[in-house]
Order: sequence, then structure tokens, then C-alpha cells
Amino acid sequence: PADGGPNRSHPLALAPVSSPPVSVDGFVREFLRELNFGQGVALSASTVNDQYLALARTVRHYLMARWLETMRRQKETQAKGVAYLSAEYLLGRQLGNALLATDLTDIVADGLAQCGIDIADLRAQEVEPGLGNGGLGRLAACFVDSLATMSVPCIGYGIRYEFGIFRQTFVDGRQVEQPDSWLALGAPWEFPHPDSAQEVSFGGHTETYTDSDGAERTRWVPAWTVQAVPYNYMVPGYQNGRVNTLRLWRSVATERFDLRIFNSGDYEEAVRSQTFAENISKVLYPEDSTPQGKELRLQQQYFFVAASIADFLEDVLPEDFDLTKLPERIIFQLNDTHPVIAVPELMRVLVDEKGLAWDTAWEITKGCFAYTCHTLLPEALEVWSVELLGRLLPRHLEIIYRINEEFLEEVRERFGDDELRIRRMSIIAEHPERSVRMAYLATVAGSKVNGVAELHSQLLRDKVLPDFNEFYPGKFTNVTNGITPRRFVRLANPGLSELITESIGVGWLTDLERLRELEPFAADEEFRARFREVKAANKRRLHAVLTERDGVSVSDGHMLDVMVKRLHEYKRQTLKVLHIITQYNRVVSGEVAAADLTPRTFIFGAKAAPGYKMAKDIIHLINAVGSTVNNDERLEGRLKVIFPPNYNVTLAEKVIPAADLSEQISLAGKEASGTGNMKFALNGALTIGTDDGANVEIRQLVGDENFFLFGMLEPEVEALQAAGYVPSSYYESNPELRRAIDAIASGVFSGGDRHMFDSVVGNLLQEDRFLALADYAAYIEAQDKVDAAYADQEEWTRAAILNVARSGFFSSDRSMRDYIDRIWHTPPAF
Ligand code: NTF
Repeated sequence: PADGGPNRSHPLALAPVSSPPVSVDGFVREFLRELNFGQGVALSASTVNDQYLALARTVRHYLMARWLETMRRQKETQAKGVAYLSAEYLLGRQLGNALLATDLTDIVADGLAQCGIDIADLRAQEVEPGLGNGGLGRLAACFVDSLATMSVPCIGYGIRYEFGIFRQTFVDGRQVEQPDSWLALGAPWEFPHPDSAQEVSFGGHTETYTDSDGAERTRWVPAWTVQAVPYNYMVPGYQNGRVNTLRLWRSVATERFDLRIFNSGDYEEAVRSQTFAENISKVLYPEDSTPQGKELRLQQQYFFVAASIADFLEDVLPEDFDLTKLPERIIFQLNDTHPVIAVPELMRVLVDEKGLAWDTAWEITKGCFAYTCHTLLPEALEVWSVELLGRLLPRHLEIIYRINEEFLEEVRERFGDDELRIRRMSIIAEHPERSVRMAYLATVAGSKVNGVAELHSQLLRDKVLPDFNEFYPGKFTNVTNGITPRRFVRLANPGLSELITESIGVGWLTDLERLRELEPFAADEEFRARFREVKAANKRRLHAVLTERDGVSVSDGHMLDVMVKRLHEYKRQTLKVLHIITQYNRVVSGEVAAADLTPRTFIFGAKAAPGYKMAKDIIHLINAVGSTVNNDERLEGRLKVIFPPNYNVTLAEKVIPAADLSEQISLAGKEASGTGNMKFALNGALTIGTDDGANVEIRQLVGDENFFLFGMLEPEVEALQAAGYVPSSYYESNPELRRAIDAIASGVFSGGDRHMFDSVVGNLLQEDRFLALADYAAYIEAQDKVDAAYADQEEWTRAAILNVARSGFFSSDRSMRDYIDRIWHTPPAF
């Protein structure tokens, strides 16, 4: 063309993008081409990393036509979709999932073998993108997987952290954090689009002016601006031809550097603005369940939601779109409070930039947001000081004030001048300092507010936000969490998957309730034997992984008792430790012969937030107990404690399928849902657990006889706390508990050092905020029942099979259906 632009009339430009041939030969040709032309190496000279990168890019080719087609159709139909706003996505490795989605696993393995490459070596080369902390981030990854598989239009928005969750190492049993340089060896799954960058501004002031129609308006005059560069990731549906998009933002400076200053020799000053801007997406905050009130964190939050809203309005919507129809086109789902600043941002764009009237803009905004709360801990509900918010986002603070004013006016109209109620419900808190309660803002703006398990949603209504529940009847709802069976059953547990398919046919992977058809097989002796053989093979696989990774072995013939989750006092890893010590004491005191113990290997996996001292002390204690127990010959090898460092999605996929016993022992009323609990049940582990989070629903579904329930119920917890909880009274009155705590305090696990674990012991005896001592006796009793039950392998296997058969409800596909029916109203598109 005369203007030198792209020539769109070339025949190839009009043809749909085609996929490479689905054959071993076709794959090999494509792979070698990527290796040679993409990676720039000959096969004979290539490293494992070269091969992995070339393989990843080759697999991408097979998804590309579907991705472009998905985008084209979405542009054409403008079907209503979900914009999932989440500061975290804990994706796990991509290669296996992409191969599964395209059904290329066998072809690729054969093709690589022809090139003399073992696919397992290339799989092992991938570093997982750890762009999340724990349950909340992994949930987001499961949800986008399910939406793609269900053909529901969804775009996931988030942050492309240069450093994800830290890599955990242990030095003398203590946690030491290392940076997670997940991008260092190449990032073959991402597509950067620097040309589609959005500008995001901060600081400055606001001013009023009169527009050409004579109307009073406000504008924001920011002080500084950064660029948000989108990085796109494919989210393939499971063998359904759809590929959705995950769009993660990276921050870069607008002016890269000042050449004048550079030439004068002040190199640091010359790149100052770049360093400053790039800090915003530099690193994931390794906090879980407590907001870290850091300015940079608020910058991250605003950065990604402002870029996402601009992207959606400017680039995704057609140019002539009628904004009053926005709620019919998109729902922004707020994954906890992290993205809630999107509410005033959308208001700002609609009112200040698009010139809509306030009331019109507010109607639109209320229709476009819904909020998911993921916690019950009061300290985890985010608040931002008015001072900080006003300094960083002055216009947004004004908008929040006005939202609050009008909201409180409505409250007054309904309830009169009930000042206590007004103060309780105000989005602005006055004490201890003036601040914005982000959960309240989300509740006022959201069309729906949901908790993540039945019990959690009920407590949310009754305890956390009761005034709002009264004020907004029908706004609160529940969607119980779920997990994707593609990653956590099919990929993680191929042995079990094969057995299931052989028994009930295909179809269960996208309709997990069909696992019910396995129920009759629980009575079939031969099936039980095969089920046990799968479990045993998974244990051998775990043994191989841990031997290679950490040089530790999983003992043969042991029950595998697993507690993997973030380290938190409310989750009560210390209670698990007290059980191990109790078993240990029973043997060393001579009460129980080692030969009479049920052989158990305890596996822990847990990262502690770097600033959470007590959590780190507990990690130290677990490692100390482990090394004492593992080296005491009196136990004759019947108890073993393993704590592999750096628990992540990749390790979870190996640990969970091998587990016999799933530890879900949080204090009732504290764990919002849990999702690990679901993964274990679906992989045939039995649960020992409290009546908390989704444990409640798991137990109801699998049946009391197939679940080891213990501990106080939530109302009992509340009553005990109200009556004044005295942990030391449990210590005084229970000799076995006393002996366990005394063993720690007297240096049994610290080479005689009586003070090494003072903080943990002192905390248990004096405060014990999460009532570990109060639940100790019940826990030990339940664990003794576990030992007895495990002795009957036939019965145990029967129960394990029933756990699998009855846990289909916990598919994230079902969670998505619930969100669609109750909140989003976004039907499948094609
Ligand atoms: C977590 N919340 C909860 O603690 C888990 O119980 C729940 O399963 C997951 O969310 C997913 O819903 C958080 O991580 C946070 F940040 F909200 F505290």
C-alpha cells in the first residue's frame, strides 16, 4: 500500500492461521525448526534449556490458531464476559497443561524420543511462574482454566511480577528466602505487547473547571506516570478449541533515561526514573492473609487495575460502545480486596474522562463489579490510610468520600440517625487513624458479595458484615471453591486417571460429578487392589522426586501423613507437631513398643511470610523435631518427618497423589475454605479435619464414616473465647500434652538448649490465640483412630475410593457454574 502499512490483501493474510500437522513427523519438523531458527542452535549443540524453550514454542503453535480464532469471535460477537481482577495467579508449570489441552502428549513424547530426547527432562526444566502466595492465587488459576474449558469468555488481569513468591531454603532448620528468578532462563509462554502499553498515573492534585457546556467538572493533574506493558498468556480450554487470555502487566518508565545526565557521568541518576517505575511490578508481596500496608503495594494494586480498565474500555470494546450498556458486556470480579481501587477508578474514567453524570456512572459501576471475600481474620481486611491514599490517588479519595456520603445518606434514610450504626458502616474508619475500609467499599459497590465455602459465607453475613447483610438483602451469596481436575487429577495423578477412565469411561474430566459412578467399585476387591497399587506407585514416584530434589527418602510401607499449606498460626501446624512429639514420647518412655506403632511418614510443606516471626519459629521447630525423630534409633524407623523446602504447585502435584492422610486442622471459623483439602480427597486421601471451611462440605459429601472429624465447632470456639480461654489449664490437666510441651522446653529437640523455642512454648502456654491446646486431646484421640483404621487396609481403601467418588462437587467447573448462575450471568459463547 501507498502508506507503507501492512498489506492486508495478500492471500495469506486472509487465510485463517493454520496449526502444524498433528503427527509425529509434523511435530518433529516444527520442533527442529524452532530449535534452529527460533533458538538458534543445532540439535547436536543444544542444551536442555534450548530444547525446552523450543518445545514450549512448538506447542504454542498448536494453540495459536485457536487463540486467534477465540479473539476474533469475541470481537465479533461481543458476548458478555468476565474480567477476573486478581493480584495473584499461581499458575504452576505450563507445558504439561498445554500438551493435555491439545492432546499432544503422546505425539510429542514420540517425536522427542526420535530426536534422542526424554520428554521428562524437558518437563523438569520448566520453572513455574509463582505469581501468587497460596490458595487465593491458585484459585484464580483454577478458575481461568475452568472458564476456558467451559467456553466462557474471560480475560484474567494481573501483574507480571519479575520475582514471584520467594524460593525457600533452610539453613540450620531456619527459613532463608532466595529471590525467585523465574524469568532468567527465558519465558516461552508469554507474548509481550509494548506497543499496546497503557499509561498509569499517580500523585498530584485535582482541580475544578467549567467545561464548554458550562458544567462544573473535576480533573486530576497527576505528578508522575508509568507505562503498563501487557504480557499475554494463553489459557487453553481442555480439548475444546478455545483459548482465553491472561493479561499480566509489567511497569516500565515513560522516559527510559536521561541521556544528558548519563553523559555527565551520573549513571545512577540517569536511570532513576526507570528503576523507580520498574519497581512497581518487581516483586510479589509474600504476605498471605495479612495486608502489608506498604505504599508500593497500593501502587501495584492501582497500577494493574487502572491498566486493565483502560485496556478493556479502549482496546477490547468497540469504539462506538454505549457505556450505559457496560454491565451487559462485562463483569469485573474482584478477587479479594486487592483490586478494589478499581471501583473509584471506573467512576473516575466514566465521570471525568467520558463526561457521564455521577448518578449514571454509579449505576454502571454498581452493575459491573462483584466481590469475593477470602478471609475471616479481621487483621486480613485491607484498609488504606486516608493520608496515603490521598497522596497517591487524590481524585480517587474524593470519589470514595462521595460514594461514602451518599451511601451513609441511604443508611440514614433507612435507619434514622443511628450514629453507632453509621460509624460501624462507614467506608471511612476514624480509628486508630482515618482510613478506607476496602472490603466495605467493595460491598457497597458490588452487585454481589460472596464467601468461598458455606460456613465462611454464613460467618461473613453473621459476623464480619452483618450490618451490610441487613441493609442489602440478597446481595450476599456463597460459591464454594473448587479445583481444576485437569491439573490436579489428570496431570498430577495419571495412574488414578487411567484407572477411573477404564472403570467409568471418559467424560469425568469435564463432568466431575460422574465420579459417583465409581461408588460400586469400592466393594470390588480387585479394584481396591489396583487403587492401592496406584497409591503405592505414587509414593514411589514421590520418593524418587524427593531423593533427587532434597536427598531424602520416603520409607516403604509407611502411611503418608501430609500437611501442606502456608505456615499460619490459625492453620495450627503446631498441633501437628504436638501429635508427632506425643507419638515420639510414647515410644521413648517405653509405654508403646516401637514395633506397635503404625509406621508413618509426616510430610510438611509450608512457606512463612518473611516478616512473620512466629511462623518462622514454628518452621524451625518442625525441622528440629524432624531431625531428632529421624535420628532416634529407639523408634526403629517407624516415624519419619520430612519437610522439603520450597513447597509450590510443582511439588504439590507430586505430594498430593501420594498422600494417605490429609491434615486440615485449622481452628473452626478461621479457614475460609481451603482448596488443598479438596485436592487430597479427589486423589484418594482420607481427611483428618476440623469443622471448618470447605471441610464441612467434604465431610457431608464423603460421609462421616469416611472422614476423621475432631475439635470444637465454631460456636464452641466463640463461647470458650468469651468465657476467657486459659491455655495453661489444658497443659496442667493433660499429662500427655504437658510431656509434649515439656520435651520442647527442656531441649529434647534443640540439643539441650532450653530456650531455643521459648517463643513458641511461651505463646502456646500464655496466649494460644488459635486454641491448639484446647483441641489437642480431641486431635490425639482422632489420630489414634486413624492408626487403628489404617491397620485394616481393605476398609481404608474402600473409604479412600468413596472419597474420590463423592468429591466431584469440588471441581472448579462447578464453582464457575455457580458464579455464572448467581453472579455473572455469562453463558458459554461457543
Ligand atoms: C485464602 N485467603 C483462604 O485462607 C483459603 O481458605 C481459601 O481457600 C483461599 O483464600 C481461596 O479462596 C487468602 O489467601 C487471603 F489472602 F484472602 F487471605
